[in-house]
Amino acid sequence: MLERLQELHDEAVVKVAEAQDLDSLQQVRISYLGKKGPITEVMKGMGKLSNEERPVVGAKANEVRQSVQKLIEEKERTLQQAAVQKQLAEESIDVTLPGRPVARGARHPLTSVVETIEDIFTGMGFQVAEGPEVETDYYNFESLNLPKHHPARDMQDTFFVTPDLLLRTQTSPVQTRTMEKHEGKGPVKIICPGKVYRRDEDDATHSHQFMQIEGLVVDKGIRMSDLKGMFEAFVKSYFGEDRKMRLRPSFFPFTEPSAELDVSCAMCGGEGCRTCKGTGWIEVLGSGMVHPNVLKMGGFDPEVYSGFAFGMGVERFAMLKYGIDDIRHFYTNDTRFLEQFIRE
Ligand code: 2U9
Repeated sequence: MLERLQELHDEAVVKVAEAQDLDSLQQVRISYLGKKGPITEVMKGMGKLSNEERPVVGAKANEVRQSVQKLIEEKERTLQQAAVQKQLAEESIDVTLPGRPVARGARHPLTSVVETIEDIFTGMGFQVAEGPEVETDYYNFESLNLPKHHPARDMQDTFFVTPDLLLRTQTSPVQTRTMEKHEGKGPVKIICPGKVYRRDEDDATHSHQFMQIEGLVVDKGIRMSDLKGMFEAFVKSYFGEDRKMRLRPSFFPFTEPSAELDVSCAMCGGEGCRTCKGTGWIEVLGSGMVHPNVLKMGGFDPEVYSGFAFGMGVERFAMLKYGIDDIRHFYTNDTRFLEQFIRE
């Protein structure tokens, strides 16, 4: 029995040495030290031994068990350390490698144009005002000198929410609301950027949703020459020092007199080309002196106060600036279009 135990010990030593990973070591442990293992079997047979032999064999069995147990534990520690070393080696980071490029977003071109225009006007002392996109018929039409059944209401085919609520067709309601807050006292000097909605069929130059920036100045003694001087500064700043401008008579229900602002064509320098349809001029915005009815409805006395107003389509400004030929590009969010506006 003593020999058998020594044999088992020597066998286990070899098996432990051969185990290459924790799983196979566990197998060795089960097969030698488990309840059904050979050492246990030997110990079960000890009952048949004489009183002299039993303690000797018992001591040897314990010695073998403890020795194998110790060997397994040592090997286990070695294998665990090796596993940690291997994992560390595999997961080590080479900090000298160049980083992967991170995809960067860009400002939407309409946002850029709005910010540029806001900067120019705030530089001239204007404040930026905002208001709701869902408006009442009163603020969107009535207060702007467009009473019910006025034919000009058709020019701005409207999305109605209820008979009295609608998606604003222009940002002008913001100006009326701001005038009301001033309770008849000037000066009012604001620009109102925002989304507006019209029931248009979408095509290269029309979109049912677009952006406007409108402006309003109300104070004592405001004249058409103030409007013209302000435009001179705006055109030079936005379009460039070399561009000429002219005011051309027009009509809007909320302004009287009304005028459209043209700037000289950048393509031909005013000679006449395809871009300006041979005229040498590009129409950029509408404007005029605020109609006395509109001042009155905003709470201002038209005998004391006067004002000018203007409105521009942001998409048109962006199309002119970046040479974009289809308004739908702004709203389809094709990343190939948007990526072109990433600034380095
Ligand atoms: C108040 C008084 C007057 C705003 C104005 C225009 C002329 C104009 C168009 C430009 C292109 C709209 O985006 S567009 O289709 N706008 O021509 N807008 S004057 O006049 C106002 C506004 C508010 C209280």
